[in-house]
Amino acid sequence: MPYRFAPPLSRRALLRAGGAAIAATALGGTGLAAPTAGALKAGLAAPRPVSADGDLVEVELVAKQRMQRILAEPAAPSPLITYADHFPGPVIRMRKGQRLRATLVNELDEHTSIHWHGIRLPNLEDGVPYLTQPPTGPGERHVYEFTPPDAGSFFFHPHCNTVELLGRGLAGVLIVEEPDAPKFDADLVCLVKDWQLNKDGSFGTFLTDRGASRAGTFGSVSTVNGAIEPVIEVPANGDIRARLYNIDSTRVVDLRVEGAEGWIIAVDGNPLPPRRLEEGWPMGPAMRIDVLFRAPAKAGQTLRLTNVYSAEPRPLATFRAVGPSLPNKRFKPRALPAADIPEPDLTDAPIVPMAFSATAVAQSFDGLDKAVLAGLPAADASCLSAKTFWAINQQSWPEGGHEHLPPPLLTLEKGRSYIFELANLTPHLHPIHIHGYTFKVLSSDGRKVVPHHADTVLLEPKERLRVAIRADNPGDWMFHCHIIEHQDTGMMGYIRVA
Ligand SMILES: [Cu+2]
Repeated sequence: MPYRFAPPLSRRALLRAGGAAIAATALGGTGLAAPTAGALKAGLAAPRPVSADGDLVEVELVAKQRMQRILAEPAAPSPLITYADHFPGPVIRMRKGQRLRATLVNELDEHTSIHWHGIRLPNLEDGVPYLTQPPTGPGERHVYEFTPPDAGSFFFHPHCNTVELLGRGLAGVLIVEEPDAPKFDADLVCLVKDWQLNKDGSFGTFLTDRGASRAGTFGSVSTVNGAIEPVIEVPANGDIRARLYNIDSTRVVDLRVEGAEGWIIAVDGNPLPPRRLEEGWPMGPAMRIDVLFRAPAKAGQTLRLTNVYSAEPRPLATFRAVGPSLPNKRFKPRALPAADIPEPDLTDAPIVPMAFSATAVAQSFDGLDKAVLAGLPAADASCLSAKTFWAINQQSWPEGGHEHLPPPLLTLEKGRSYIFELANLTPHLHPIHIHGYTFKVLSSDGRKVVPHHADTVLLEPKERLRVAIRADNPGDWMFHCHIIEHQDTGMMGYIRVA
Protein backbone atom coordinates (compact mmCIF):
# COMPACT_ATOMS: atom_id res chain seq x y z
CA MET A 1 0.00 0.00 0.00
CA PRO A 2 1.08 3.58 -0.51
CA TYR A 3 2.80 5.54 2.16
CA ARG A 4 0.40 6.97 4.72
CA PHE A 5 1.12 10.11 6.66
CA ALA A 6 1.11 8.81 10.21
CA PRO A 7 4.47 8.44 11.99
CA PRO A 8 7.07 11.10 11.28
CA LEU A 9 9.14 8.61 9.31
CA SER A 10 8.19 5.23 7.97
CA ARG A 11 10.30 2.30 9.13
CA ARG A 12 11.61 1.93 5.64
CA ALA A 13 12.59 5.58 5.47
CA LEU A 14 14.44 5.25 8.78
CA LEU A 15 16.29 2.21 7.56
CA ARG A 16 17.31 4.16 4.53
CA ALA A 17 18.40 7.16 6.53
CA GLY A 18 20.64 4.86 8.57
CA GLY A 19 22.38 3.62 5.47
CA ALA A 20 22.73 6.92 3.76
CA ALA A 21 26.51 7.09 3.58
CA ILE A 22 26.41 7.15 -0.16
CA ALA A 23 29.34 8.28 -2.19
CA ALA A 24 28.57 10.28 -5.24
CA THR A 25 29.74 8.46 -8.31
CA ALA A 26 30.32 10.75 -11.22
CA LEU A 27 32.11 8.95 -13.97
CA GLY A 28 32.42 10.88 -17.17
CA GLY A 29 32.95 9.48 -20.58
CA THR A 30 29.76 7.76 -21.54
CA GLY A 31 27.45 10.70 -21.13
CA LEU A 32 27.01 13.35 -23.73
CA ALA A 33 28.66 12.26 -26.91
CA ALA A 34 32.23 13.47 -27.09
CA PRO A 35 31.69 15.93 -29.95
CA THR A 36 29.28 17.90 -27.80
CA ALA A 37 31.22 18.04 -24.55
CA GLY A 38 31.98 21.62 -23.67
CA ALA A 39 30.32 22.73 -26.86
CA LEU A 40 28.16 25.50 -25.47
CA LYS A 41 29.53 28.96 -26.05
CA ALA A 42 30.32 31.66 -23.56
CA GLY A 43 31.87 29.45 -20.94
CA LEU A 44 28.71 27.50 -20.29
CA ALA A 45 29.30 23.98 -19.18
CA ALA A 46 27.64 21.20 -21.08
CA PRO A 47 25.46 19.10 -18.81
CA ARG A 48 27.75 16.90 -16.78
CA PRO A 49 26.94 13.26 -17.33
CA VAL A 50 26.76 10.82 -14.47
CA SER A 51 27.01 7.15 -15.29
CA ALA A 52 28.56 3.88 -14.15
CA ASP A 53 29.58 0.57 -15.65
CA GLY A 54 28.17 -1.88 -13.11
CA ASP A 55 24.62 -2.80 -12.27
CA LEU A 56 24.16 0.23 -10.04
CA VAL A 57 24.33 3.92 -10.82
CA GLU A 58 24.72 6.03 -7.69
CA VAL A 59 24.31 9.74 -7.59
CA GLU A 60 24.02 12.39 -4.92
CA LEU A 61 21.71 15.27 -5.71
CA VAL A 62 22.33 18.27 -3.48
CA ALA A 63 19.40 20.66 -3.77
CA LYS A 64 20.58 24.14 -2.94
CA GLN A 65 20.88 27.67 -4.19
CA ARG A 66 23.75 28.30 -6.57
CA MET A 67 24.54 31.52 -8.37
CA GLN A 68 24.69 31.21 -12.14
CA ARG A 69 24.68 33.73 -14.93
CA ILE A 70 21.68 33.54 -17.26
CA LEU A 71 21.53 37.17 -18.41
CA ALA A 72 24.52 38.96 -19.92
CA GLU A 73 26.27 41.71 -17.99
CA PRO A 74 25.54 44.19 -16.54
CA ALA A 75 22.92 41.88 -15.02
CA ALA A 76 24.17 39.90 -12.03
CA PRO A 77 24.29 36.10 -11.86
CA SER A 78 20.92 34.71 -10.82
CA PRO A 79 20.15 32.75 -7.64
CA LEU A 80 19.25 29.42 -9.23
CA ILE A 81 18.27 26.36 -7.24
CA THR A 82 19.81 23.23 -8.71
CA TYR A 83 20.76 19.62 -8.01
CA ALA A 84 24.31 20.06 -9.34
CA ASP A 85 26.95 22.74 -9.57
CA HIS A 86 25.59 24.05 -12.81
CA PHE A 87 22.25 24.17 -14.57
CA PRO A 88 21.40 22.03 -16.42
CA GLY A 89 22.60 19.20 -14.37
CA PRO A 90 23.16 16.54 -13.72
CA VAL A 91 22.41 14.38 -16.73
CA ILE A 92 22.16 10.83 -15.43
CA ARG A 93 22.79 8.32 -18.19
CA MET A 94 21.96 4.69 -17.53
CA ARG A 95 21.57 1.57 -19.57
CA LYS A 96 18.24 -0.19 -19.45
CA GLY A 97 18.50 -2.79 -16.69
CA GLN A 98 20.76 -0.74 -14.44
CA ARG A 99 19.48 0.26 -11.04
CA LEU A 100 19.53 3.87 -9.89
CA ARG A 101 20.31 4.84 -6.32
CA ALA A 102 19.89 8.57 -5.95
CA THR A 103 20.39 10.37 -2.67
CA LEU A 104 18.60 13.67 -2.31
CA VAL A 105 20.46 15.98 0.07
CA ASN A 106 18.23 18.87 1.02
CA GLU A 107 20.23 22.04 1.58
CA LEU A 108 17.20 24.26 1.06
CA ASP A 109 15.34 25.99 3.85
CA GLU A 110 12.13 24.19 2.93
CA HIS A 111 11.16 20.55 2.61
CA THR A 112 11.36 18.90 -0.78
CA SER A 113 11.37 15.57 -2.62
CA ILE A 114 12.23 14.24 -6.07
CA HIS A 115 9.62 13.07 -8.53
CA TRP A 116 10.94 10.91 -11.38
CA HIS A 117 8.84 12.10 -14.27
CA GLY A 118 7.76 9.44 -16.73
CA ILE A 119 9.25 6.45 -14.92
CA ARG A 120 6.96 3.49 -14.20
CA LEU A 121 8.44 2.92 -10.76
CA PRO A 122 7.24 1.58 -7.40
CA ASN A 123 4.88 4.02 -5.70
CA LEU A 124 7.17 4.57 -2.68
CA GLU A 125 9.87 5.96 -5.00
CA ASP A 126 7.57 8.45 -6.73
CA GLY A 127 8.60 11.45 -4.65
CA VAL A 128 5.33 13.11 -3.73
CA PRO A 129 5.52 14.48 -0.18
CA TYR A 130 2.83 13.20 2.19
CA LEU A 131 1.36 10.93 -0.50
CA THR A 132 4.25 8.54 -1.18
CA GLN A 133 6.93 9.60 1.33
CA PRO A 134 7.48 11.96 4.23
CA PRO A 135 8.75 15.31 3.02
CA THR A 136 12.54 15.55 3.21
CA GLY A 137 13.20 18.44 5.57
CA PRO A 138 16.02 20.96 5.50
CA GLY A 139 19.31 19.17 6.28
CA GLU A 140 17.78 15.74 5.66
CA ARG A 141 18.48 13.08 3.05
CA HIS A 142 16.28 10.68 1.18
CA VAL A 143 17.41 7.73 -0.91
CA TYR A 144 15.49 6.72 -4.02
CA GLU A 145 16.21 3.36 -5.55
CA PHE A 146 14.60 1.74 -8.55
CA THR A 147 15.32 0.10 -11.89
CA PRO A 148 13.66 2.04 -14.69
CA PRO A 149 11.71 -0.49 -16.76
CA ASP A 150 11.73 1.55 -19.97
CA ALA A 151 14.42 3.22 -22.02
CA GLY A 152 13.84 6.87 -22.83
CA SER A 153 14.36 10.56 -22.11
CA PHE A 154 13.11 11.36 -18.62
CA PHE A 155 13.67 14.05 -16.04
CA PHE A 156 13.20 14.71 -12.37
CA HIS A 157 12.03 17.63 -10.29
CA PRO A 158 10.45 18.46 -6.92
CA HIS A 159 6.73 18.08 -6.30
CA CYS A 160 6.06 20.83 -3.82
CA ASN A 161 6.50 24.57 -4.25
CA THR A 162 7.26 23.51 -7.79
CA VAL A 163 6.35 26.87 -9.22
CA GLU A 164 9.33 28.51 -7.51
CA LEU A 165 11.78 25.59 -7.35
CA LEU A 166 11.39 24.50 -10.97
CA GLY A 167 11.16 28.17 -11.89
CA ARG A 168 14.62 28.64 -10.40
CA GLY A 169 16.04 25.60 -12.15
CA LEU A 170 15.53 22.59 -9.88
CA ALA A 171 15.40 19.80 -12.46
CA GLY A 172 17.74 17.12 -13.77
CA VAL A 173 17.81 14.74 -16.70
CA LEU A 174 17.56 10.96 -16.56
CA ILE A 175 18.33 9.10 -19.76
CA VAL A 176 17.86 5.36 -20.00
CA GLU A 177 19.63 4.03 -23.07
CA GLU A 178 18.26 1.25 -25.23
CA PRO A 179 20.62 -1.73 -25.39
CA ASP A 180 19.96 -2.19 -29.11
CA ALA A 181 19.27 1.30 -30.48
CA PRO A 182 20.56 2.40 -33.86
CA LYS A 183 23.92 4.17 -33.58
CA PHE A 184 23.97 7.95 -33.69
CA ASP A 185 27.00 10.16 -34.18
CA ALA A 186 25.93 12.38 -31.30
CA ASP A 187 23.27 12.22 -28.62
CA LEU A 188 22.29 15.65 -27.30
CA VAL A 189 20.06 16.98 -24.60
CA CYS A 190 18.32 20.30 -25.24
CA LEU A 191 16.28 21.62 -22.34
CA VAL A 192 13.99 24.45 -23.38
CA LYS A 193 13.13 26.68 -20.47
CA ASP A 194 12.13 30.28 -19.88
CA TRP A 195 13.22 32.16 -16.80
CA GLN A 196 11.23 34.73 -14.88
CA LEU A 197 14.09 37.20 -14.54
CA ASN A 198 14.24 40.90 -13.87
CA LYS A 199 16.78 42.99 -15.80
CA ASP A 200 19.23 42.91 -12.89
CA GLY A 201 19.28 39.11 -12.81
CA SER A 202 16.99 38.69 -9.80
CA PHE A 203 13.93 36.49 -10.09
CA GLY A 204 10.48 37.99 -10.59
CA THR A 205 7.12 36.57 -9.53
CA PHE A 206 6.54 32.92 -10.38
CA LEU A 207 2.83 32.77 -9.70
CA THR A 208 0.36 35.51 -10.42
CA ASP A 209 -3.42 35.36 -10.07
CA ARG A 210 -3.73 36.59 -13.62
CA GLY A 211 -1.39 33.92 -14.99
CA ALA A 212 -2.52 31.09 -12.75
CA SER A 213 -6.18 31.62 -13.66
CA ARG A 214 -5.42 31.79 -17.40
CA ALA A 215 -2.62 30.37 -19.55
CA GLY A 216 0.08 30.83 -16.91
CA THR A 217 2.76 33.44 -16.28
CA PHE A 218 5.35 33.44 -19.04
CA GLY A 219 9.03 33.89 -18.35
CA SER A 220 10.96 36.90 -19.57
CA VAL A 221 13.85 35.10 -21.27
CA SER A 222 14.02 31.87 -23.29
CA THR A 223 16.98 29.51 -23.06
CA VAL A 224 18.29 26.14 -24.13
CA ASN A 225 20.35 24.39 -21.46
CA GLY A 226 20.31 27.63 -19.49
CA ALA A 227 21.87 29.70 -22.28
CA ILE A 228 20.27 32.33 -24.47
CA GLU A 229 20.50 31.17 -28.08
CA PRO A 230 23.52 28.93 -27.48
CA VAL A 231 25.67 27.46 -30.24
CA ILE A 232 25.69 23.69 -29.85
CA GLU A 233 28.40 21.90 -31.77
CA VAL A 234 27.57 18.77 -33.74
CA PRO A 235 29.85 16.48 -35.77
CA ALA A 236 29.78 17.55 -39.42
CA ASN A 237 27.65 15.24 -41.56
CA GLY A 238 26.73 13.22 -38.48
CA ASP A 239 23.37 11.75 -37.55
CA ILE A 240 22.24 13.56 -34.43
CA ARG A 241 19.81 12.33 -31.82
CA ALA A 242 18.53 15.44 -30.05
CA ARG A 243 16.45 14.87 -26.94
CA LEU A 244 14.27 17.98 -26.90
CA TYR A 245 12.68 18.69 -23.54
CA ASN A 246 10.15 21.34 -22.66
CA ILE A 247 10.90 21.86 -18.98
CA ASP A 248 9.28 25.27 -18.83
CA SER A 249 6.56 25.83 -16.26
CA THR A 250 4.16 27.51 -18.67
CA ARG A 251 5.03 27.76 -22.34
CA VAL A 252 3.88 25.41 -25.10
CA VAL A 253 6.49 24.98 -27.83
CA ASP A 254 6.51 23.37 -31.27
CA LEU A 255 10.12 22.87 -32.28
CA ARG A 256 11.81 22.70 -35.67
CA VAL A 257 15.35 22.11 -36.83
CA GLU A 258 15.43 24.65 -39.64
CA GLY A 259 17.61 23.66 -42.55
CA ALA A 260 17.47 19.92 -41.89
CA GLU A 261 15.02 17.10 -42.28
CA GLY A 262 13.95 16.32 -38.73
CA TRP A 263 12.29 13.09 -37.67
CA ILE A 264 10.53 12.45 -34.37
CA ILE A 265 11.62 9.01 -33.15
CA ALA A 266 10.30 9.08 -29.58
CA VAL A 267 7.66 10.90 -27.53
CA ASP A 268 8.19 11.23 -23.78
CA GLY A 269 10.91 8.64 -24.25
CA ASN A 270 8.58 6.16 -25.94
CA PRO A 271 9.54 5.03 -29.46
CA LEU A 272 7.33 6.31 -32.27
CA PRO A 273 7.41 5.18 -35.90
CA PRO A 274 9.58 7.97 -37.35
CA ARG A 275 7.46 11.00 -38.21
CA ARG A 276 8.41 14.25 -39.87
CA LEU A 277 9.08 17.00 -37.34
CA GLU A 278 7.70 19.54 -39.82
CA GLU A 279 4.24 18.04 -39.31
CA GLY A 280 4.38 19.51 -35.84
CA TRP A 281 4.33 18.14 -32.31
CA PRO A 282 3.29 20.86 -29.84
CA MET A 283 4.78 20.18 -26.44
CA GLY A 284 3.37 21.50 -23.22
CA PRO A 285 5.49 21.74 -20.09
CA ALA A 286 7.16 18.40 -19.20
CA MET A 287 6.72 16.90 -22.67
CA ARG A 288 9.71 15.61 -24.64
CA ILE A 289 10.52 14.40 -28.14
CA ASP A 290 13.61 12.68 -29.46
CA VAL A 291 14.48 14.03 -32.91
CA LEU A 292 16.88 12.66 -35.50
CA PHE A 293 18.53 14.98 -38.01
CA ARG A 294 21.62 15.06 -40.19
CA ALA A 295 24.17 17.70 -39.23
CA PRO A 296 25.45 20.03 -41.98
CA ALA A 297 28.05 18.40 -44.19
CA LYS A 298 30.86 20.90 -43.61
CA ALA A 299 32.35 22.42 -40.51
CA GLY A 300 31.05 25.90 -39.81
CA GLN A 301 27.64 25.32 -41.40
CA THR A 302 24.66 25.75 -39.11
CA LEU A 303 21.05 24.75 -38.45
CA ARG A 304 18.61 26.55 -36.23
CA LEU A 305 16.42 25.19 -33.48
CA THR A 306 13.25 27.30 -33.48
CA ASN A 307 9.92 27.43 -31.73
CA VAL A 308 7.10 27.96 -34.22
CA TYR A 309 4.35 27.97 -31.60
CA SER A 310 4.11 31.73 -31.87
CA ALA A 311 3.24 34.32 -34.50
CA GLU A 312 6.85 34.46 -35.66
CA PRO A 313 9.26 31.51 -35.43
CA ARG A 314 11.57 32.20 -32.50
CA PRO A 315 15.19 31.08 -32.60
CA LEU A 316 16.26 29.09 -29.54
CA ALA A 317 19.69 27.69 -30.44
CA THR A 318 22.10 27.08 -33.31
CA PHE A 319 23.62 23.72 -34.19
CA ARG A 320 27.05 24.30 -35.75
CA ALA A 321 28.93 21.56 -37.55
CA VAL A 322 32.49 20.96 -36.37
CA GLY A 323 35.36 18.62 -37.15
CA PRO A 324 36.14 16.63 -40.24
CA SER A 325 33.01 15.63 -42.15
CA LEU A 326 31.90 12.12 -41.33
CA PRO A 327 31.71 9.77 -44.31
CA ASN A 328 28.57 9.99 -46.39
CA LYS A 329 25.96 7.40 -45.58
CA ARG A 330 22.32 7.10 -46.41
CA PHE A 331 20.06 9.11 -44.09
CA LYS A 332 17.35 6.74 -43.05
CA PRO A 333 15.26 7.27 -39.93
CA ARG A 334 14.86 3.93 -38.22
CA ALA A 335 12.48 3.07 -35.42
CA LEU A 336 13.87 2.64 -31.94
CA PRO A 337 13.33 -0.74 -30.27
CA ALA A 338 9.71 -0.95 -29.08
CA ALA A 339 8.94 -0.25 -25.45
CA ASP A 340 7.32 -2.89 -23.29
CA ILE A 341 4.36 -0.93 -21.94
CA PRO A 342 1.55 -3.15 -20.65
CA GLU A 343 -1.12 -3.19 -23.34
CA PRO A 344 -4.54 -2.12 -22.08
CA ASP A 345 -7.41 -4.45 -22.92
CA LEU A 346 -9.76 -2.02 -24.63
CA THR A 347 -12.59 -4.51 -25.07
CA ASP A 348 -13.09 -4.68 -21.34
CA ALA A 349 -12.12 -1.15 -20.30
CA PRO A 350 -14.59 1.12 -18.55
CA ILE A 351 -14.63 4.71 -19.80
CA VAL A 352 -13.82 7.05 -16.93
CA PRO A 353 -14.67 10.74 -17.40
CA MET A 354 -12.01 13.18 -16.22
CA ALA A 355 -13.17 16.76 -16.52
CA PHE A 356 -10.76 19.68 -16.27
CA SER A 357 -12.50 22.89 -15.36
CA ALA A 358 -12.21 26.21 -13.65
CA THR A 359 -13.37 26.28 -10.05
CA ALA A 360 -16.19 28.64 -11.01
CA VAL A 361 -18.12 25.57 -12.09
CA ALA A 362 -16.73 23.27 -9.43
CA GLN A 363 -17.30 22.42 -5.83
CA SER A 364 -14.18 21.63 -3.95
CA PHE A 365 -13.30 19.75 -0.80
CA ASP A 366 -16.43 17.56 -0.80
CA GLY A 367 -15.72 14.52 1.29
CA LEU A 368 -12.65 15.99 2.90
CA ASP A 369 -12.58 14.90 6.51
CA LYS A 370 -12.10 18.03 8.59
CA ALA A 371 -11.17 16.00 11.67
CA VAL A 372 -8.36 14.33 9.74
CA LEU A 373 -7.24 17.71 8.51
CA ALA A 374 -7.16 19.09 12.04
CA GLY A 375 -4.75 16.33 13.08
CA LEU A 376 -2.23 17.11 10.37
CA PRO A 377 0.76 19.36 10.89
CA ALA A 378 0.40 23.06 10.38
CA ALA A 379 0.64 24.21 6.81
CA ASP A 380 4.19 24.48 5.62
CA ALA A 381 4.54 28.00 4.37
CA SER A 382 6.91 26.92 1.61
CA CYS A 383 4.42 24.54 0.10
CA LEU A 384 1.22 26.32 -0.60
CA SER A 385 -0.73 28.46 -2.92
CA ALA A 386 -3.22 30.89 -1.53
CA LYS A 387 -5.91 30.31 -4.10
CA THR A 388 -7.64 27.66 -6.10
CA PHE A 389 -8.66 28.33 -9.68
CA TRP A 390 -8.93 24.84 -11.19
CA ALA A 391 -10.48 21.46 -10.61
CA ILE A 392 -10.49 17.87 -11.88
CA ASN A 393 -13.93 16.22 -11.71
CA GLN A 394 -15.00 19.18 -9.60
CA GLN A 395 -12.38 18.46 -6.95
CA SER A 396 -9.63 20.98 -6.39
CA TRP A 397 -6.40 20.01 -4.73
CA PRO A 398 -6.83 21.78 -1.39
CA GLU A 399 -5.04 25.00 -0.79
CA GLY A 400 -1.93 24.66 1.27
CA GLY A 401 -0.14 21.89 -0.57
CA HIS A 402 0.16 18.16 -0.14
CA GLU A 403 -0.27 18.01 3.62
CA HIS A 404 -4.03 18.34 3.21
CA LEU A 405 -4.62 15.12 1.35
CA PRO A 406 -8.05 14.92 -0.23
CA PRO A 407 -9.57 11.54 -1.12
CA PRO A 408 -8.46 10.03 -4.45
CA LEU A 409 -10.15 11.22 -7.62
CA LEU A 410 -10.99 7.60 -8.27
CA THR A 411 -9.96 4.10 -7.30
CA LEU A 412 -9.00 1.61 -9.98
CA GLU A 413 -8.93 -2.13 -9.68
CA LYS A 414 -5.40 -3.47 -10.00
CA GLY A 415 -4.91 -5.35 -13.25
CA ARG A 416 -7.95 -3.89 -15.03
CA SER A 417 -7.72 -1.63 -18.05
CA TYR A 418 -9.32 1.79 -18.17
CA ILE A 419 -10.02 4.44 -20.76
CA PHE A 420 -9.89 7.98 -19.42
CA GLU A 421 -11.91 10.51 -21.33
CA LEU A 422 -10.03 13.71 -20.63
CA ALA A 423 -12.49 16.57 -21.17
CA ASN A 424 -11.09 20.08 -21.26
CA LEU A 425 -13.95 22.37 -20.27
CA THR A 426 -11.71 25.45 -20.35
CA PRO A 427 -10.44 27.72 -23.14
CA HIS A 428 -6.82 26.99 -22.16
CA LEU A 429 -4.27 24.29 -22.98
CA HIS A 430 -3.50 21.75 -20.26
CA PRO A 431 -0.66 19.20 -20.46
CA ILE A 432 -2.07 16.36 -18.38
CA HIS A 433 0.42 14.12 -16.62
CA ILE A 434 0.00 10.81 -14.81
CA HIS A 435 2.60 9.43 -12.42
CA GLY A 436 3.82 5.84 -12.52
CA TYR A 437 2.09 5.03 -15.80
CA THR A 438 2.39 5.60 -19.51
CA PHE A 439 -0.80 6.49 -21.36
CA LYS A 440 -1.73 4.88 -24.61
CA VAL A 441 -3.18 7.87 -26.48
CA LEU A 442 -6.21 6.70 -28.46
CA SER A 443 -8.39 9.40 -30.01
CA SER A 444 -9.73 12.93 -29.88
CA ASP A 445 -13.05 14.47 -30.79
CA GLY A 446 -11.28 17.44 -32.33
CA ARG A 447 -8.23 16.25 -34.26
CA LYS A 448 -6.56 13.27 -35.80
CA VAL A 449 -4.41 11.65 -33.14
CA VAL A 450 -1.20 9.81 -33.95
CA PRO A 451 -1.37 6.68 -31.80
CA HIS A 452 1.49 6.88 -29.32
CA HIS A 453 2.55 6.37 -25.72
CA ALA A 454 3.12 9.34 -23.43
CA ASP A 455 3.25 10.29 -19.78
CA THR A 456 1.95 13.79 -20.51
CA VAL A 457 -0.67 14.68 -23.14
CA LEU A 458 -1.49 18.17 -24.33
CA LEU A 459 -5.21 18.75 -24.02
CA GLU A 460 -6.41 21.46 -26.39
CA PRO A 461 -9.15 23.93 -25.44
CA LYS A 462 -12.57 22.23 -25.28
CA GLU A 463 -11.06 18.96 -26.51
CA ARG A 464 -12.04 15.47 -25.38
CA LEU A 465 -9.11 13.10 -25.62
CA ARG A 466 -9.16 9.39 -24.84
CA VAL A 467 -6.18 7.65 -23.28
CA ALA A 468 -5.89 4.16 -21.80
CA ILE A 469 -3.83 2.39 -19.17
CA ARG A 470 -3.65 -1.07 -17.72
CA ALA A 471 -3.74 -0.47 -13.98
CA ASP A 472 -0.97 -2.89 -13.05
CA ASN A 473 1.11 -0.59 -10.82
CA PRO A 474 -0.46 -0.31 -7.36
CA GLY A 475 -0.36 2.85 -5.28
CA ASP A 476 -1.54 6.43 -5.15
CA TRP A 477 -0.54 8.22 -8.35
CA MET A 478 -0.66 11.95 -8.93
CA PHE A 479 -2.66 13.10 -11.90
CA HIS A 480 -2.35 16.76 -12.77
CA CYS A 481 -1.83 19.56 -15.22
CA HIS A 482 1.86 20.32 -15.78
CA ILE A 483 1.38 24.04 -16.26
CA ILE A 484 2.78 24.52 -12.81
CA GLU A 485 0.55 27.42 -11.85
CA HIS A 486 -2.49 25.30 -12.75
CA GLN A 487 -1.13 22.35 -10.78
CA ASP A 488 -0.44 24.58 -7.80
CA THR A 489 -3.91 26.17 -7.89
CA GLY A 490 -6.11 23.10 -7.90
CA MET A 491 -5.74 21.13 -11.15
CA MET A 492 -4.24 18.15 -9.38
CA GLY A 493 -5.48 14.99 -7.76
CA TYR A 494 -4.47 11.37 -7.42
CA ILE A 495 -5.67 8.04 -8.64
CA ARG A 496 -5.56 5.02 -6.36
CA VAL A 497 -4.79 1.64 -7.84
CA ALA A 498 -5.56 -1.12 -5.35
CU1 LIG B 1 -3.42 23.41 -16.97
